[in-house]
Amino acid sequence: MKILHTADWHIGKKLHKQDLLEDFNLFRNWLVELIFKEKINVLLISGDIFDLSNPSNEAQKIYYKSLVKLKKTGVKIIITGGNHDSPSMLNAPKQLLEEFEITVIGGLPSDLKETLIPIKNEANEICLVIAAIPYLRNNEIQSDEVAKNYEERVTNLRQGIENQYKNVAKLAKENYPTIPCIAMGHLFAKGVSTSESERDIQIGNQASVEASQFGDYFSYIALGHIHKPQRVNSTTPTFYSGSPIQLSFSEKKKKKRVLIIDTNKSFDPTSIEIPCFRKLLLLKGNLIQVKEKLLSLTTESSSISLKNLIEIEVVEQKHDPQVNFQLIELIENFSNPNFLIVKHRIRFEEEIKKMGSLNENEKQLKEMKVQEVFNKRLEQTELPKEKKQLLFEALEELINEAQ
Ligand SMILES: [Mn+2]
Repeated sequence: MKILHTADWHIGKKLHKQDLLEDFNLFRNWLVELIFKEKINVLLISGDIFDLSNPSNEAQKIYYKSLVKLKKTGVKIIITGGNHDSPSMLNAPKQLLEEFEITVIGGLPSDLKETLIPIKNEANEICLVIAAIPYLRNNEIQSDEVAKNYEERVTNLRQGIENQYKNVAKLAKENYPTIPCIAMGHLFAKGVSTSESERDIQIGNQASVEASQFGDYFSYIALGHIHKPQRVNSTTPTFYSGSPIQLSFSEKKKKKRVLIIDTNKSFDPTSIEIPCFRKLLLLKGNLIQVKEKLLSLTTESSSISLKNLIEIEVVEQKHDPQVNFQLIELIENFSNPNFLIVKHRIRFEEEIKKMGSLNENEKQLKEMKVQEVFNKRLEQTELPKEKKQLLFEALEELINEAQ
């Protein structure tokens, strides 16, 4: 059996107002070709299919069109929900999609057995089981006992995630003894490196999962949530495929990939690089330097199919309102068929020094997460640590509800 592992498609994602639907379409076309070429049997998509829980009609159209195109290769598709997805939205066409050998597990089913999907070979024998575990929402894994404090809540959540994986492993062992099992997951594993495009998961990423908590039953663990491709430190091959397209400027230098497992050979995956359809550039310097950089832009390679996106960061020493006007003028007059400026900002070093702590990290307020701002504010108060923790939790809850 040949399995392809991908995740974090984030269909409908915008990068500073720039639509990334075209990027996704190009990836999808490339994926269809790859599945044909490599004769892939099963496609696993480990969560965050959409960027928003209520995706636009356009994003949904692309999702269904993609499923149709992928199905033409004959591949079996297994989709799990991520923290960005709405379980009910993903599950709505579940029964219809099942007819086309597309399994959707939007949220944790009340009957855990439903997460186990047997895969048959050409001789019609079950040769592999996929444990399609979606993103586990707090209310699905929390114990009934009310946590006394923050630490206890974190411990409970971690334990809850571990229990679900153990229960699924137990069920797989009972129902499909001796058949190898691949688990899917959408979570934050301990010790991984993040980018700027993942949204916090489970109380501000505090309840990260240790690789040992997955147990030793699974042969491979196909993870989603972290957008930088990486292996999790574990004896079981445990991988984040990463997102197929760059979702933030912090990913501009990272190569994107999908993973292929050939179960006849080994459960160690082969990494296949995804072509880069556009480049993300950060142009930084004072106004004159930025202007020179803009003028010297050339298209390096004809393989780039979409406009390269530019983020401009002007850093000047002294405050000068004229620089604002000149930068806006520069941007308005910039025209190059291969490049698009999607974001700009100006920093005046001397002003920042004067303003003190909030700007210490050279971050502008609008670039900070709500939690970061809240924490900065908390640091300035003299409340006991426990109280601060409670306030922070309350904020997290509010944010979760609002999302
Ligand atoms: Mn994601």
